[in-house]
Amino acid sequence: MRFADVEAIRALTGQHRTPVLSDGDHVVHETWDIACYLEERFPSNPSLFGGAIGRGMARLINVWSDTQLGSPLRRVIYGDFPAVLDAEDRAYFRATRERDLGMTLEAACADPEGKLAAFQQACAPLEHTLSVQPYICGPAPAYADYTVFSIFQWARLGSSKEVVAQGSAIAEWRRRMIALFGNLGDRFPGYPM
Ligand SMILES: N[C@@H](CCC(=O)N[C@@H](CS)C(=O)NCC(=O)O)C(=O)O
Repeated sequence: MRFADVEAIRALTGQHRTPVLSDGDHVVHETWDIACYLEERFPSNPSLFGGAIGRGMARLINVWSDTQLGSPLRRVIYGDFPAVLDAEDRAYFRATRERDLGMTLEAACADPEGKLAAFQQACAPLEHTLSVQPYICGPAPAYADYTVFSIFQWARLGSSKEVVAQGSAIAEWRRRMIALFGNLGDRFPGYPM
């Protein structure tokens, strides 16, 4: 993110992170709040949650995915991540992430095989679920699939490492998720190979 973009985001939302949704007079940030806003704003579109019960469960999956999958994944991909950033963003990324981790990116990503195994272990409930149904939300994808897919997409675009075991149920699900919405998951450039 360029500094000018960050200032624009700050002016709109009072904080500096993306995503941000601007819809007429409404500005919403935080992924979960954006999803809730869209669900209410477009009631005749396919539901993201499938009702109040689904919304409650989607919230748990959102938190689970961000914390229980996102945290171990950082220790797999963070060492590679600066390479996909604009040169002027690399120092910012390193400084902020190393502050959060309390160590260098290289130290956080030491023992890559062990870190990958820890991430795949965290994915076990997902692998089990997807081995008996095609999507997290059941027969068709919805918000819980999108939020969990974002973790895998982060890895696909930010690292050359394959974090998904070949032939696994997660690999098949990820392939179907990439293909959604006219192959949207492949529209953006990934890790420089
Ligand atoms: N909980 C927030 C997290 C937002 C977040 O961390 N966004 C990242 C990009 S995906 C960001 O803006 N990072 C900028 C920074 O670290 O300064 C959400 O889900 O919207």
